Amino acid sequence: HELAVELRRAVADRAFDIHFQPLVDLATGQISGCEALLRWHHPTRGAISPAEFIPLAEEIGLIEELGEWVLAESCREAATWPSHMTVAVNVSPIQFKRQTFALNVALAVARAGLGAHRLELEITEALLLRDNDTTLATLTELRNIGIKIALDDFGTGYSSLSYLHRFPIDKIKIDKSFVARLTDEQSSLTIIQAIVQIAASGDRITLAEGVETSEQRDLLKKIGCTQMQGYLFSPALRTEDLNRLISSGQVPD
Ligand code: G
Ligand code: G
Ligand code: MN
Ligand code: NA
Repeated sequence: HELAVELRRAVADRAFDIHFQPLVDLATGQISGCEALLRWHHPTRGAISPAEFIPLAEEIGLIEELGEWVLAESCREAATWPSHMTVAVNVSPIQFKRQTFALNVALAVARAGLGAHRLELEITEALLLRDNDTTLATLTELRNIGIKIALDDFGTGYSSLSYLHRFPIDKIKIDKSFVARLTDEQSSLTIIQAIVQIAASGDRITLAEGVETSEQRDLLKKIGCTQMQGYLFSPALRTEDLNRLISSGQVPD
């Protein structure tokens, strides 16, 4: 339909913006990196959410071109940040399953002059469900290059903790739906505690998403969560605003 035609044109024209949402390290209180979040500002319809156009891009065969562009741009931008900062890029399963994926990622960091250890790829549980051997081979290849892997939206999918033993995963991102219920629902607290414990036993980082209140922050800190992300600290920012925040040396909260 019409939106598909417009999306095709937008991909060809690179008519997107990438905003960066800070990830905050709880031990130091500093910004440890940012997640790249794609934005499409449609000339007449206004902002269209990636939750709407990413599935469409996957459906009509545009996700690889779009995904490669996001990866290249994000790496280029991150190369200008202080060297302790990482960039996290969301990867569609379709993009990940391409045979050339690991090679493309290696090329993207090399071209940007970004240390491979400064790139984190966010994958979802759905990817780990099928084609396990191929997925494991690609994840291992990425790890050998030094790239980090984060499991996004953890808890919303199949949430088999066995994934954590089978696959080389550096970080677990606890889905914001658990964080939202954390302070008034005992079961959410219990689930987050279990995830944090299992992650810690495997030397993995846990990041809580969607942190909006200082109450949530304090409780998550007490539980032993390593990193946080959410509107309490900062929404996703345009590069100018992010650079201003970085040079101010402040973490909003
Ligand atoms: O930022 P926002 O809440 O609007 O993002 C909505 C969804 O779109 C999230 O699930 C996020 O992971 C996804 N998303 C944002 N940017 C990208 C991207 O560059 N690639 C992919 N595959 N997904 C993205
Ligand atoms: O699926 P993924 O985790 O990649 O998507 C991140 C999404 O969460 C983005 O759309 C981003 O805009 C949104 N987001 C970021 N911080 C918060 C927050 O504190 N609260 C809520 N409700 N959404 C958030
Ligand atoms: Mn994400
Ligand atoms: Na998420």
